[in-house]
Amino acid sequence: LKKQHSVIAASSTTNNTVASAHHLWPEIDRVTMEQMHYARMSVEDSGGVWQLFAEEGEMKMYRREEEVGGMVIDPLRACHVVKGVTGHEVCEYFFNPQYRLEWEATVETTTVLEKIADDILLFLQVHKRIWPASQRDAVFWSHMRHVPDDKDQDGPPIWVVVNNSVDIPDLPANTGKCVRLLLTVCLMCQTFIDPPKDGAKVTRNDLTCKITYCSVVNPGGWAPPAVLRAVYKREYPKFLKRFTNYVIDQCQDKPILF
Ligand code: 16C
Repeated sequence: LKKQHSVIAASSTTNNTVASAHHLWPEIDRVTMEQMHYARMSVEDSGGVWQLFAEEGEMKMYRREEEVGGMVIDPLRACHVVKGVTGHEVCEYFFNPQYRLEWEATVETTTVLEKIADDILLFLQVHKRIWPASQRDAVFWSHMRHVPDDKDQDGPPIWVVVNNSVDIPDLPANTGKCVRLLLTVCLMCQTFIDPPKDGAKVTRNDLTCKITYCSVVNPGGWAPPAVLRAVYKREYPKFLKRFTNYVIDQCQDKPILF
């Protein structure tokens, strides 16, 4: 589980010409590469900037206190290790909107505005309201990507989902009851396989998935800092435990998706 430092050289792995012709594609590709690079930097090598705020079993969550114009935008970084699933499976359940409301506790509604490609969707999400702040919504693209083995010869394959806010002129911010928040989220997974003895078939018992989750959320308008910090300290650990347990549960009787 040590392989953290090699630079990802892969780019533009989507082979979908529809996606690469889309006006958002250059931004999607650039932000995805940046987020993967950032996700691969270890907490230890980041000069002590990360404060641990939650730990349970293999799960560790760190934050950096940051404010812009009085608004809390604390970056978050989480590491987790789960058994019995692959990174491809974890990313599929995170990316695919058909499962979202089964694990997402902060969302009221999720709408796909556009399918840019099989691995790129544009979303409008309305979040639950946190009293006493106004309700929030978000418009963001979501991209799932596989970085093939050959880019990192001895490393495990990487699957990643990046979600990033985008401005859509047809959906101007802050015109209804919601304040538009801004998010950049990266879920990166590496799968390790314990080779079974005597060439036996790989089973779920042989799988370990290392997950890195990085997120920066700008509330988009003032929200009480103490409430906001209390909410994320409670909600992020809840999310990562609930989501990973959901994936393990969904996958247990299904064939492995490598
Ligand atoms: O990454 C996650 N989910 C993805 C798919 O939905 C997507 C969403 C990012 C969520 C961004 C934060 C939204 C918080 C809005 C209000 C929260 C309501 C809480 C209701 C409690 C029942 O990328 C998993 C996201 C896990 C989020 C944990 C909560 C983080 C709170 C951050 C504070 C937001 C400021 C809100 C201002 C009032």
